Amino acid sequence: KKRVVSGVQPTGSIHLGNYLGAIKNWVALQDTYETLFIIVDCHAITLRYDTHKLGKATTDTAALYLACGIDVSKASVFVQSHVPAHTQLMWLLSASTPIGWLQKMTQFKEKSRKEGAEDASVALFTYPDLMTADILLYQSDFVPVGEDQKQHIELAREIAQRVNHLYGGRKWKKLGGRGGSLFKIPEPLIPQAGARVMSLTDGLSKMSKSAPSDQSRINLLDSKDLIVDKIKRCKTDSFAGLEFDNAERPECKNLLSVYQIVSGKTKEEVTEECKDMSWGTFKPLLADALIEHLSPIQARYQEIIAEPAYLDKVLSEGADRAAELGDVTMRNMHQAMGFYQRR
Ligand code: AQP
Repeated sequence: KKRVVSGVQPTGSIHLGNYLGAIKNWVALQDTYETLFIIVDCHAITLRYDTHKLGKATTDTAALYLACGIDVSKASVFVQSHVPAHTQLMWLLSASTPIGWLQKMTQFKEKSRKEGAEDASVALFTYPDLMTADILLYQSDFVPVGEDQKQHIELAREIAQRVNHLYGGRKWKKLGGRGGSLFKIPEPLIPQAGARVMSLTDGLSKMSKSAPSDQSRINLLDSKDLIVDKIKRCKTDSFAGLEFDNAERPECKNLLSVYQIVSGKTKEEVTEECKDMSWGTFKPLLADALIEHLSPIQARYQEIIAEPAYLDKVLSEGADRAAELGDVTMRNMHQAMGFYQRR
């Protein structure tokens, strides 16, 4: 079976962007592929964070994975820091990553600007190497992510190719290895709809956990009243009717796209249904569709979070499976890079 790996950081609350861009699509993949879904807590410490909140955010994120439909009889769900091979492989990969490649990463540029260039951590800079390790450790074929992660996946592909070239093939064989490639070259899976959910207060910025205003996003655990309120107050425009493809109407495109996905309708159906609508008619429709889609997820989340022992067992079994797969890659890498093996 081909393998699929992806993850979300346990920072803040999971929002509609994380769900529609990533988690919702994972659910559809678990029947066809061998899947590993990670709560990437080591990534969550790259910006300043609250140590008292990290643990709870980690179990909350795991519970939300399951509530959204990840089935642990098919998928492995685990916490990144529970499998030390992620950070170990990252170190090895960082030795083959030219600094210039990392300097080109737009996420680093944006996030370090927010932190204040001099204060941004080294870990924020090397974050893409850790993400590359998350993917390559499991010899992943596909990585389902939102549009914003495309550049990081491209980097992961380049690093994999470089390591294969520097250490694989005949050189590895001479060191007693099987030769050939050390890593598969992973491919991104970016959804057609939902790849870039925009902020409710600005249709040109992506919905994000770190945006200061909670009004800018719908969190998966928002109450019904809060969803109604956020949609009521979200930014719109003064054009007549509603349409997907008018570049001057980013908010309109975003809200219609969200409605399309959560209602399960096609773009054509939504275009037809909403073309003559006013915002006053559309907003309650969207709020209702969101509530209907999110309510069962919220109910399942409450059940799962009430059973911490069950969740711990899931995470522990997931980490065991992941460690087993990761060990193979680590042994190969140590051998190919010429390390003296412990006897
Ligand atoms: N707005 C979005 N639309 C579609 N997909 C999105 N993703 C994030 N935002 C959107 C996807 O969610 C997955 C998990 O991302 P992450 O935990 O690495 O994301 P993050 O960067 O912490 O999340 P945010 O909300 O984007 O946070 P900040 O505030 O840091 O910018 C990824 O697959 C991502 O593509």
